[in-house]
Amino acid sequence: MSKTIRLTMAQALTRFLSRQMTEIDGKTVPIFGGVWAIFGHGNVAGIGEALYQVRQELPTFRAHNEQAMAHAAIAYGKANFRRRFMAATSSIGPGALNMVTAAALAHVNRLPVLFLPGDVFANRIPDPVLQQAEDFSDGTATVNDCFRPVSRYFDRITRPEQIIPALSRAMAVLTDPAECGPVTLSLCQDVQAEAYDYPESFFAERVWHQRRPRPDRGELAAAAAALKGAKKPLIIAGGGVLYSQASDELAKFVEGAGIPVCETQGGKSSLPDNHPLNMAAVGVTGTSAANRLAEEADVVLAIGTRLQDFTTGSWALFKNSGKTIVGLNVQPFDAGKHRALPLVADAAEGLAELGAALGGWKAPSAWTDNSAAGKKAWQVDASKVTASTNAAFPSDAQVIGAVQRSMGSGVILLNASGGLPGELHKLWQAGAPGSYHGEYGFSTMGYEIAGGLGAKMAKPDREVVVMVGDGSYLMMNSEIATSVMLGLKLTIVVLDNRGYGCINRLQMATGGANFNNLLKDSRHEILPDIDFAAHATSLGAIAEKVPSIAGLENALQKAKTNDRTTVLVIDTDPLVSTDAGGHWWDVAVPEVSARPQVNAARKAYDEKRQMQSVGD
Ligand SMILES: Cc1ncc(C[n+]2csc(CCOP(=O)(O)OP(=O)(O)O)c2C)c(N)n1
Ligand SMILES: [Mg+2]
Repeated sequence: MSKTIRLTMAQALTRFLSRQMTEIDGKTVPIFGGVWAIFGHGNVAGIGEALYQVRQELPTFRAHNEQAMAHAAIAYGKANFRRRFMAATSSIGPGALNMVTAAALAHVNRLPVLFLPGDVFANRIPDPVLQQAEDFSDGTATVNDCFRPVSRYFDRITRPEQIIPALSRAMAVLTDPAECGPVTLSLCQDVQAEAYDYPESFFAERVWHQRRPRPDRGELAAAAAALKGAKKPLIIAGGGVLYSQASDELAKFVEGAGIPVCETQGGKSSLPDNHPLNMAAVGVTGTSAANRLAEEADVVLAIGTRLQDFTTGSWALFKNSGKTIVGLNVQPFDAGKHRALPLVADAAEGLAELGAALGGWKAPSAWTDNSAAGKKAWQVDASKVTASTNAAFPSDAQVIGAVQRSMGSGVILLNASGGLPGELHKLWQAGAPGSYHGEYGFSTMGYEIAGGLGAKMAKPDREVVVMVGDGSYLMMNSEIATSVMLGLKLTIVVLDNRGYGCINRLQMATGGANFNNLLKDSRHEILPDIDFAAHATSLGAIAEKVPSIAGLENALQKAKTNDRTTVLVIDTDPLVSTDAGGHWWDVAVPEVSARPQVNAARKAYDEKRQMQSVGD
């Protein structure tokens, strides 16, 4: 018999988590950066007591909203390129369900996070316990079943020894580059407190390393043959390039073969914006430099991307009907999308072997030179829209210009929803890998501030600049107080256009009346005039409303020396967005309507849909 130790299930869980390590830059560090927790009756006595036991090795952080703390945990994993991650624990019922949206965010973005929601009593004696929902037809269903479709691995722990295989499976998913995503271990609250004689070997320190699968020989040969036949090759770099930390390999590959690169939201900063072959953003929020190449490309090497509709312009962007897509992806589900030739591998390994297999082959120089000309033209357009202005209500692009001029490309620029992701994807000039942190897989309003906090925890030496709209700020701002409490400084720029500006523009573009988006167009007795600076001040931040673009630039300079989270608010124009670049995407317009504007929009929509390739 191996030696055992008598612990509660929760004590075994936290002890196990505290012993999981990884290696970063040659140093062994805990793989869990900590646990976010809001306690309630479903976790305070069990997990709460167990977290206290390990508070030195596995720090616990208190937040104000479960969804927000989960956002922080997820952003931590993203900013660490998935090498380190966090857990988030909640009480049962509302606390648990508050994390479901965040679980979906992590699921869509393929980001590692461990959810530990409390659950009902496994022994069912107190049923229905406080906050328990009762299913009339299924005694095993609890609200935590809502995590199932948004978790890569879900388990409900109804006996203390079940935590042993469950944690092994959790670690397998969290550390696997192909499977990576949220894991939910739903912890019945009585079982958290039950003791068991756990084998001591279960708690041995373990060091995890990033797996880097190499390509299959046949797939590699087919991919190399496709590229060698290309006249107009193009690379799409997705988030997988960053998670593989393959930027150097990508630069080497494209410099060798002369292939231009464009970036998805998730892949932005794969190459620095000023790399001559980086055409920057592609797709619906793409640059003209990238999109004109995408329209003509005959071989598209899609690396580490999900090829979602903002990248493909709802499959209307790639107009070359004879094109071949090569899907270099660690996950076969993505590698073979849209009839791509799959090249299942880690991005860095795949690029290295593909580069060798090309044996010095280069793209036709006319194509490479043409890309450089397109980039120059785009830069002229971009500098016009981001230039300074005296306008009382500047555009988002002009605010972006001010932030870029003041903060440079070395910060971590974080955003998620509203009009900003599109403008930033096009216009932000990213620096080193990871200097652009966009959550556009799920584009969750409310990610920004909490996500900024997680990114700052991952990279405490970097300035984290959060750009957020008034709508998203109002949806979730509570972790400003947490950032102040933890001494983790964020610089937050709030663009107040008095409503849901981007959805209002989308409504207008689909023929709709201005309705229920901007505050002025929404049912009201009193038109709100929200003092965001006063609000942020009340949470402990240093805050200021700035009167102009020049005022913003001054305030950003001052903010650099502030010792705590700083919130700068600027009024902006809700109706303006950048015309240059971009591409159509599929937003279904009503087929019949009493509004002639809708009918006209439907006609235009039907025409645009002709561009979509079906079955591609
Ligand atoms: C949680 C959530 N609810 C709704 C949406 C749909 N949505 C996307 S952007 C947006 C408006 C965002 O408003 P704001 O933050 O002020 O940015 P703006 O559009 O004005 O730039 C809405 C409602 C979303 N992405 N996330
Ligand atoms: Mg707004």
